[in-house]
Amino acid sequence: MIAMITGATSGIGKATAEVFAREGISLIICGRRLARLEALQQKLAEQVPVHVLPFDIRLRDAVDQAITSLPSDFKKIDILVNNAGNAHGRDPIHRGDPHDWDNMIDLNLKGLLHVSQAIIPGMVVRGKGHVINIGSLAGKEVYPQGNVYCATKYAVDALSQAMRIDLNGTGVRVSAINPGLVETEFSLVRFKGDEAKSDAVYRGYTPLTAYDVAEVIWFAASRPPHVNIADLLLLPTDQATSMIVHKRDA
Ligand code: NDP
Ligand code: 8X3
Repeated sequence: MIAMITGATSGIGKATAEVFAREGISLIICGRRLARLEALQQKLAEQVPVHVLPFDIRLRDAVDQAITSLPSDFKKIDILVNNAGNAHGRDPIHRGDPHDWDNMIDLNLKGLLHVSQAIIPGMVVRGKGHVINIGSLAGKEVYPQGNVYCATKYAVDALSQAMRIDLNGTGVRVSAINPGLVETEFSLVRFKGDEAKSDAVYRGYTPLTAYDVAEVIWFAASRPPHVNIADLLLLPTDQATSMIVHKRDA
């Protein structure tokens, strides 16, 4: 079995690569930070074959070139984990930065489409495959200043449903895994390297870890072929909605 994981340089994608390697799944690990990919490859190569595939998911040509360049023993991808994604900024809609908006739409929405378009046709030809889209609680409910990030995750939710409809009968499964708050580099990216703001997001309660999510992704990936985990929301016990989080030190 071969899995391709986008956004494997940190957070949920990296943890998923580690969990899949533990389970004996060959890996194609993607992201822009080559040094991190190579370090992960070195770590996991004792367990499974690992191919490093660096590209910027926002650039359709770069995605196509990267996937065309795959060696023959990595071309037949069984599991695609569409995980790469980030928020950029958290501002009210009337003060939002259009560069942040472009970034999120190009990454979370168009990037997922670029990779999916390059991989899914092969799955259809082979009559099997599994696409696992990483959505978010932010794709189920909108929260203050979440505007465009939420819109991109609602779009991922819509695309997961659309893929299930269009791929019905092909043998290709489509799962949407939607986490709530997970402590990763996500908020550091969102707040442009401001560690104080980022740390505050995860303080006073117990957020999910990247490994909590990775284990659920593996659960979905390891069901028998006739079972599809279609849509799964996982939250920290301390979180009820995007805005209701039980903070002990608040
Ligand atoms: P991280 O910031 O830790 O990881 C984001 C990953 O996306 C990195 O590996 C990064 O790699 C990759 N990425 C970002 N931009 C690009 C790009 N232009 N081209 C290719 N890869 C890119 O965040 P998380 O692990 O938390 O996020 C993973 C997914 O989980 C995202 O889709 C996010 O929306 C979702 N999610 C996160 C939650 C959270 O609370 N953390 C909750 C719900 C969903 P690199 O920079 O090396 O390119
Ligand atoms: C990431 C979770 O609540 O920071 O999708 O938007 S949140």
